[in-house]
Amino acid sequence: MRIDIVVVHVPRYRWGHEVDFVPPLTGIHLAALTPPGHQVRVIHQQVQPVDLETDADLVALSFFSGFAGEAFALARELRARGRRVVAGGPHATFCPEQAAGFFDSVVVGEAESAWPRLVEDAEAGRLQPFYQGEASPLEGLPLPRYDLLSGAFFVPRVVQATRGCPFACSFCSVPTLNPGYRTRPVAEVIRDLRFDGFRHWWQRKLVWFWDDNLTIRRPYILELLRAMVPERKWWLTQASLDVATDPELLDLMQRSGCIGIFFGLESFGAESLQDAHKPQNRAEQYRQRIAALHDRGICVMAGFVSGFDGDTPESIRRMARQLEEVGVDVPFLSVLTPYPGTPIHRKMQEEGRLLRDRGPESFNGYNVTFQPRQMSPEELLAAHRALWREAFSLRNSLRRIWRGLFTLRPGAFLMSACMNAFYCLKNLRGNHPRVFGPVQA
Ligand code: B12
Ligand code: SF4
Repeated sequence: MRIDIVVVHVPRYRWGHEVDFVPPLTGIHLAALTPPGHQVRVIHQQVQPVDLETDADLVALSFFSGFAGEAFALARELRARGRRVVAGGPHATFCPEQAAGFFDSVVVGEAESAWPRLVEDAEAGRLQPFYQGEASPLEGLPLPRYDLLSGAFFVPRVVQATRGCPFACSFCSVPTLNPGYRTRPVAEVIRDLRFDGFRHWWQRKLVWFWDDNLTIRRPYILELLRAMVPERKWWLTQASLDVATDPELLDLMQRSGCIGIFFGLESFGAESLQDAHKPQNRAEQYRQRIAALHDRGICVMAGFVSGFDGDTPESIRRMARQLEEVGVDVPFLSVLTPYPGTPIHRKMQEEGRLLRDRGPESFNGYNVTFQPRQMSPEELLAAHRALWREAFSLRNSLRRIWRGLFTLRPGAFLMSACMNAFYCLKNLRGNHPRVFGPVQA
């Protein structure tokens, strides 16, 4: 069969990204899981138009909740042209009945066990309406199909070494989406790191681990990093702040080429951190912990969320200054979003605070989809946009880049400079986050 795998995307900024840094792993992983004998294409809507006139025998769409509206529209168009269209990913997993109205088949959960079955059934003409994917062990996963990536991505080597996270933050779907904490054999991760078919030296050098929480199981991460030292890569990932208290781990991170870590710091307010179910974060420790990473030259990317019950417009705007004070190198600023399947979604539903007039595209992490406790939805949006503009002002962006010159190792400095310049230019050119307001019923 000819199979198109489409990773759906809707730009979050007025006219999209000027450059695309890192691709998702999902599409090239699904392609690798496809049983042999089929002809597969991977289309990232982020950088390529979706081919509605495709002659594929099967089209698979992967999408987040914020892209569900676009995915449903694509499915409608493709099915009108006689294509069989199937869905998978976080939104299909949490809202399978809704998705079933638009697709020939819906995959709930992980692909490893379900996708090969679905492909076999599609070939035999007996596609089922639903497939349940199990959270299978991660041994023996194939090499992602890096060869199918478009050349548009700056860091194409995306890898996953672990799946899941032991924490239970109120706004996060990971604990239900990828239950437990599973690790891949170190030798198989190293195999992915050794793929050398990329065109440019930096593409061979850089590794982006798309893990939920790479460092949380110490014996595993120590084994992985020891094996990575001779590979001489530069790598980045997402982890929890407790890494900063473990000098053995920090040393090994440095030796194995760590240049950046994303931490979900979320907030500076104690009440907001409580609302986030994130007792492991303590604002008074941020500065010291970030300094421990800077001592190793590692860039600190940090996520902050606006809209917790403890937040006010003032506390949100204040974060622009606070994140500078604690030494964050690259901030990521989002609006609290009650995704289906999360504790915060259940809470908002119980309290009647979900805004019923918001379409799926509002669930993109940059728009307001619920009634905040201490302000109106419009005030929350305005405070978030003010924070975003202030954080990526020329002065603050240059200050972070300048500081990185003295605190970061070369790869980390380059990463920080590129990302800060990227967001600052968006700000200066007016390419701000898009506003998706109420939609007509
Ligand atoms: C890496 C990652 C990112 C990366 C890359 C994004 C990308 N497109 O992949 C970055 C950092 C850019 C990112 C950004 C965001 N992300 Co993100 N991200 C992840 C993360 C940590 C891992 C995803 C991953 O690569 N997994 C490995 C690959 C191999 O598998 P997978 O994609 O998980 O898919 C598996 C199954 O879902 C299934 N599957 C998926 N699609 C399909 C399709 C078919 C046909 C089939 C059969 C199966 C299938 O099979 C796969 C293998 O088992 C997940 C958490 C998680 N555990 O899923 C969150 C997650 C997907 N992100 C999420 C969110 C909310 C966001 C943001 C909105 C956050 C924000 N506030 O800004 C942004 C949106 C970005 C945008 N483009 O607009 C949510 C989505 C929730 C939802 N209901 O939609 C998740 C689940 C985390 C969470 N907080 O709950 N993210
Ligand atoms: S620490 Fe991160 S991945 Fe883990 S539950 Fe919290 S937000 Fe999700």
